[in-house]
This record gives sequence, C-alpha cells and structure tokens, in this order.
Amino acid sequence: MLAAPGVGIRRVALPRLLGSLLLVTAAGVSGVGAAQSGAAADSRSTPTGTSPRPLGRTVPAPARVKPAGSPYSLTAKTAIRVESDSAEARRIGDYLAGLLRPSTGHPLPVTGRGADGIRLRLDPQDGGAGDEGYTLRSDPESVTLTARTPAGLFHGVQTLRQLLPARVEEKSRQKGPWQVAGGTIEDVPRYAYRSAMLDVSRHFFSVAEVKRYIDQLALYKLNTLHLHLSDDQGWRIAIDSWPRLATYGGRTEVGGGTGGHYTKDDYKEIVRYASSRYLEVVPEIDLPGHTNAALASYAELNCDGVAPPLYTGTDVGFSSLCVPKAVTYGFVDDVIRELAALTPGKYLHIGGDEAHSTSHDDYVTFMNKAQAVVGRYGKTVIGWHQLTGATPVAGAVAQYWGYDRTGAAEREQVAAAAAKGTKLVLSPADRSYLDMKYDKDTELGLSWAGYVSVRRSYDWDPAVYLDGAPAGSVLGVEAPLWSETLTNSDEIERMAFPRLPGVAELGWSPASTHDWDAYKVRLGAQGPRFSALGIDYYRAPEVPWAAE
Ligand code: NGO
Repeated sequence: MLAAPGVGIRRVALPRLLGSLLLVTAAGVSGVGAAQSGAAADSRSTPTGTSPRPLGRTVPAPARVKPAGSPYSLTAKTAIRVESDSAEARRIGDYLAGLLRPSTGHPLPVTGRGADGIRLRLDPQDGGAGDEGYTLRSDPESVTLTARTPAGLFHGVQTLRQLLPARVEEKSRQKGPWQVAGGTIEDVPRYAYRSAMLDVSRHFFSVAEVKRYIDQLALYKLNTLHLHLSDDQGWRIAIDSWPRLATYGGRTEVGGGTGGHYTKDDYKEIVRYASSRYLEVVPEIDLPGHTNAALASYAELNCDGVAPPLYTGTDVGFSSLCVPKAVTYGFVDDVIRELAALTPGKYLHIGGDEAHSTSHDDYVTFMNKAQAVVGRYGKTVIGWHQLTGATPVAGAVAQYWGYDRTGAAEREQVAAAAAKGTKLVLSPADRSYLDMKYDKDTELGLSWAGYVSVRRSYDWDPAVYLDGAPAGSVLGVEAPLWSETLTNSDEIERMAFPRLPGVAELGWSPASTHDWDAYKVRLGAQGPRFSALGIDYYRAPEVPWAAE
C-alpha cells in the first residue's frame, strides 16, 4: 500500500447549495462569511489595531452569530466569575485565567457571581445547547458564557480565546487592547464524534508530546483522541500479563530508533490530561494484522512457534496473529481487559485493517471473537471499515479510510453495514489523512492516497460522502496522523497545521456555514495564532495568511 504511486487528485466540487441554505440569521451570515472575507480586517488584529476581530471569525465557524453593540474590553479590573458551585466550572475558570494571564499581564482573579467581567455560567436547565454547546454574549459590561455542561463551557472558552487577538496566546506580556466584539454566538456541534488519531507506534511520542497535541486539538473543539498503540514496528502500552509486549516489542520504531512505551501511569496521565481538555481517549490495538511487535515478543503467538525479528521498515500486511491457536484468544482477552480497565471512555478500537496475511475466513472468525471480548469488558467496538467484511456487532462503529480509488464493492459493503445500523466515523485517506503530502514538494509524509491540499481536506461533506450510507449513520469525522515519516512535535504540527482545523470544522460547524472562500479567510486569521503557540505550520499558498 505504501508503495502505491500517488494518484492524481480528482477535484470533487462540493455543491455550493449548502452555502445558500441560510440557516443562520442575516446578521449571522455577515459574522461568519461576508464580514470576514475582507482581508483588510486582518490588520485589526495587529498590536497597533484597536478594533476587535469580527465576532464569528473563529475555526470552527459557530452555528449562529449575531454581531451587535459595542465590544467588551478585558482590562486589569476584569474578573473571571464562575457562576456555579461546580468544581469543574471552577477548574475551567482557572484554565481560562491560566491562558490569559501571561500575555495580558492582568491578574484576572477567579471569583464568584457578579454582573461584570468574564462570566462562566453552568445552567443545567439550558437545554438548547445540548451536551457540548454554549452561548456567548458580549457587551461592554461582560462576556457571558452559558452552557448546560462543563464540556460546553470549555468549548465556549475556546471561542472566547479565538475572539481575542492572536498574541493572547504568547507566553510573555503583550500590548493590549484586549477586546471581544459585541454580540451573541449560539453554538452547538454538528457531530458527536470529532477526533484526531496519532500513530505512536511507527514512531513513539512522549507523554509531553501527546499533551501538546491534545492542547492543539482542544483549541479546535475536537473531543476524541484516538491513539494507535500497536503496530508491526512497536507495542506502546504496558500490559502486565504480557510484559514483553512493551519491554521488548516497544524497544524500536521505524528507522531503528529506540522507540519506547507508556507505563500504565503514563497512559493514565494522558487520559487524565485529555479529559481535562474534554477529550476522550480511544485506545487502539491493531488486530489481527499489524502485529509483528507482538509476534516478535512472544513466540507462542506464531502459528509455527517461531518469533520473527523486530521490524523497523514501513511495509504493511505481512503479519497476522495465529487465528486457530487458543493462546491467541487468551492474549486478546488479557490485552483488551487491561486496556478497558485503563479506559474511562466508551470506545475501544481493535484495528482490523490490511489483514493481508490472514485468510478471509480466519479474519471473520477472529474479528467476531475479538468484538465479543470488547463487549465483555463493557466497551463499544470500533474497527477500521474492513470490520464490515466480518459481522459487526450491534452498536459497532466502522471507521472508513477509503480514498478515491477504493473499489465500489468495498464502499457498498460499508454503506450496506451503515444502512443496517453500523455507525460510521469518516476519515477518508485522500481527505482527512494528515500524513498525506500537501503537494509534490512536501518533504514529510506519504502520497499513496494522492496529495491532500488544504482545500481538499476541508471541501467535502461528511453527510453525503459515502454513497448509500444514511446521513444519520455518520457519528463523526477523524483526522488520522500516521507517523512513518514523523518523529517529533515539529513534524506532527507541520502536517496537522493547517489541515487539522478544517477537519475539526467539518465535525463541528453546520453544513450551512461550509464555504471554502469564507473558510480560507478564517483559517488565514489563525496563522498568527499558530505562530504565537509555537506551531510552525505549512504556509499553504491557497490560504490568505494574515500578517504576523
Ligand atoms: C493506512 C494503513 C496504515 C498506514 C497508513 C499510512 C490504515 C487504516 N492502515 O491506513 O498502516 O500507516 O495508511 O497513511
């Protein structure tokens, strides 16, 4: 697969009709679209500018925006008011203060109720905003965020962050003014599952590197981090009942580096940190293929009883667990049991892709047994879309990773499963794979699914993407980042930015806001923010980047 030649990009023009289905108010349209397309507005966010950035110039685009009235000014007198007894709301207040204090230099005390300042209101009766939605109201006296849940409040905080000048992200004191445009934003996500995947197997990433990525995902309102914890090149999570998986199977990586693995405490720390940013971690153990690291660690897992050497190349499809052997299921049970115990979230991913060294019958036998194990430990199973070639259990989720050359039969198999109730997470390789090169000159990354420009990664509609799959079967979207060619945060960020925010927007924003010409301006306005955050993003020429 990796050797497959890059294919030409078939431009699929997304019908603009969505853009004219004006579900937003007239004022909202001017907030999200028209008012933002003027490049001149960008100068307002420079240190010398005095006007606030237009309400709604955020990524993802909010569902409804109504600019009105004069702006709010954050000053030395501003307090962050947590208007709820919830410890979580208080923690979000502290988090916001932690973001704003270094650059503004203001004390921003986190206190209780009051009519002024930045007000964080948790209102369980506010049913309109759903599980993750929020309302933001800004006027000269206060900026008030209201949400039904802490997650909603947290997402609202991300919006507030983006309404302030980009230099608010700097770690050292910057010049004001710190204004938030007046008006109201009512926001709620389109999809419940908004994910990014990080492959920590091909190259290992430290806990600190994963946390850094988590913070970046949170800024764009993603709520899921899928960790690809095992593959041919490395097993990255300690399993007490099979210790050599990590201590031996984790000791190398692509290119022959020293690899590494997460202890259970490391992993718990990742899960804790993610949850403090309202992301759920979905752990993946890739089965029955992509298992060379496990097979190398325990000879008995091999049909011939002989352990292969560790592998540091980038081929796929050459390894398989031994489906007829009983020990295989003891192994699977132990691994899934221990992983489920580390997972407060709902989902557990069992891979299932590219099992080219497993016969079809064996594949079906194996995947059906493995799904049952996930259910036994109380989790909902996710598999790559090949799972639909076995018998997806009720409630199973299939993750579609096809591309423009995926055959009709394969697509139809996935669509048929979706029609029968299997939910879909969409991560089309030629759209949302962040490891695909942007173009022929991109140094990092792969190109087996073609080049994925910034526009291409944004310009598709999850609801109608897979022919024959009911729109209601789509649980959400994911942007996977495979790490054959990536070794550190810098390289992760070079590939993820600026494409990740676009996939995040597909997951969050209503279809009515979808419009490349408006999006590229909002994205361009993120450039200085990326820089302030130390993200060395790819300056894609198709995006009008705002002046730094
Ligand atoms: C494929 C393959 C992975 C590669 C990736 C590289 C899936 C689901 N299986 O995606 O093993 O790392 O492409 O882009």
